[in-house]
Amino acid sequence: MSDIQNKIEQLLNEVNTTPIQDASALETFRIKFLGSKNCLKPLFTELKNVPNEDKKKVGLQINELKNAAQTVFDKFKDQLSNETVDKEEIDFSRPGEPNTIGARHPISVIRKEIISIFERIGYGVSEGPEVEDDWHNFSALNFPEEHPARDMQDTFFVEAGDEEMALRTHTSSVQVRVMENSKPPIRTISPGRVYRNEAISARAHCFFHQVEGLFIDKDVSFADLKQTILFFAQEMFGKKTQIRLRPSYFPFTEPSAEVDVSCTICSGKGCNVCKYTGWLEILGCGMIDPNVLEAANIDPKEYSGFAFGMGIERIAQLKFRVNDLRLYSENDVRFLKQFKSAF
Ligand code: 2NL
Repeated sequence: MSDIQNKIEQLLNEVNTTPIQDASALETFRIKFLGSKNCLKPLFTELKNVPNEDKKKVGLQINELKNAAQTVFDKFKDQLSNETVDKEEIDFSRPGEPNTIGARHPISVIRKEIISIFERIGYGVSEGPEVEDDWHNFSALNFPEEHPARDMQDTFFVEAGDEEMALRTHTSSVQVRVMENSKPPIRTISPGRVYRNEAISARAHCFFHQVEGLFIDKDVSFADLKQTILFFAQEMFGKKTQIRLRPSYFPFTEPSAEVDVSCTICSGKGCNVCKYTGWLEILGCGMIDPNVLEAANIDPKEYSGFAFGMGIERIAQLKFRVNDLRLYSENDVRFLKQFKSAF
């Protein structure tokens, strides 16, 4: 064995047997075998003097030595850093970080509660698209061609290929689809987000959430509508809640009514929430106009029905005493974390 090969073997032995117990021993090792002035460098210089036929073999041996040094270094570095974490950096007596659990959004809480009330009296849930055509949002619902709700000021119109579409202004559009695609008896509610082209303020927003209900069968009467709404109001606001109906107008119902509940704060005695009237408006309703049934291929001579619509924000406002609609969409956790609920 040549002189240089003896040196290589000696150094390899050293690499494999040097005791490394701590970080400073590891650093000494690194400087000696892997540093910028390491002890392998003279070997590469000496390689020039090795006879040509041995150059390749000896070159490989020096490389193996270098790799062996790197492997030993990596192994001890790993070991030492694990020990440091275990021994020095983790303080096991430190209290843990609490895992904060979020709360449901108040709109979701109320939506689920409304759905659950109507499911108990046989209603199913239907959903549909937020971008609607003119037929499902307006024409099928008996809106005349010149109705002001179609106006640019109330509706967001969107281009979709050749057709002009709209962001739905109510979820009645979903119920038109249900009427078109199924036969009476129909009992369904349609929760969902709707859009209106309005300036945003404490009392108005460009989007809000609705639940609309639809009941179609033979001999459905206004008395059925009243009893259904009374049941809903008492489940939602308490058994002592009373309702009153005021005549109103919607293009899609005839007759139409607006429904108030006795004030949930003062039970009708008068307070600033009900503006000393004792009543709070919660929804609109009516008997489905025969034109609407006909548009969806349901024979108005055979069937009749009622429908109603309510704003989820409005119900949530009364249940949770929220005084500004903008809070619902600002996602401020100080607001959101107040709504812990079973729903
Ligand atoms: C309100 C009033 C209402 C309806 C929605 C409806 C749906 C069909 C046919 C007939 Cl498919 N009517 N929906 C009826 C009356 C009132 O909503 O104040 N909503 C927030």
